[in-house]
Amino acid sequence: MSGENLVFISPSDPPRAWEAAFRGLAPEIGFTVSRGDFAEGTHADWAVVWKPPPGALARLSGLKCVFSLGAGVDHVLGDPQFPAVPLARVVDPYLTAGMSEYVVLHVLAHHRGLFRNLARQAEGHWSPFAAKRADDTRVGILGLGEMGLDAARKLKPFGYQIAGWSQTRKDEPVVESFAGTGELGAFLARTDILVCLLPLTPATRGIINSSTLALLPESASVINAARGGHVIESDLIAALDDGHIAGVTLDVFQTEPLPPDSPFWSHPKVAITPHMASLTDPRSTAITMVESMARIRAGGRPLYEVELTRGY
Ligand code: OXD
Repeated sequence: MSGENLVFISPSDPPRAWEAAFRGLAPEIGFTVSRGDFAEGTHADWAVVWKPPPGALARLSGLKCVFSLGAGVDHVLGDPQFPAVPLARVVDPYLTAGMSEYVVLHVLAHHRGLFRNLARQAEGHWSPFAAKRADDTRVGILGLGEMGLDAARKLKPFGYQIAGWSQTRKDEPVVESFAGTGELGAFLARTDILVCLLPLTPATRGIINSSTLALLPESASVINAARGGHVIESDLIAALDDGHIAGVTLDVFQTEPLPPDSPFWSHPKVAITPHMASLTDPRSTAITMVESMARIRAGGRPLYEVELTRGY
């Protein structure tokens, strides 16, 4: 393994923290921070990436695996020149826990009218909001992978009625499982607070649109902590403006950073966070990546390998 090197490309993850994590675990692997502007044939054994420039990975030679710095891999698979090497995504207890914290925080905020209350406070209005009972409140989670299931389990103690929608049915006691396009309508019709945690794939792009929003009950709320591409933004604004949707939390957007002229910034029913629902922890995630490298050297596959045709 001596002489191996790793290239790290990310416009947003802290390179020094990642370098320190790899130096501590695998000091023999060279660590290079790059913008991805490689000369053709640059040697790299490993690439650890978030939004690498299209075509950058294809210029590397000797690549054994690409590691996404996030749970999602759409930022890599959008590259038409993605090389024929294994791709691994992040599955990590701290990333999962961070997402569940965010989901619990915002489900509670919508259920208890927090954003409405803060707006009344800003106007100097004393205007109590009577929240429904939690056990009369139906939360629906789009995407029942690692994160969706963890969020469901952490929401359950509050008493919510929890359902989830996924491609295949899940056998999990805390959620009522809906599966496949045939059951999407029934899932939406019983959902007061919709949480999107889906991977972004051709099948899920634009899944939150005027037709699906119309299937939610009157005054439903929407929380998107997955990808901006899941939402047709103009449809969401229209559903907020006509009063069908009562409130929204958005962590992700079609264009990031969110452009200054986006109507979301100043919309009274929208809470915005800057793609920070959950951040990948270098110390714990590097352990999994180093373990995957050992498996590949031994002729195996990386942990949490992405099925390229499925996109997650
Ligand atoms: C992720 C993300 O994919 O941070 O993990 O968006």
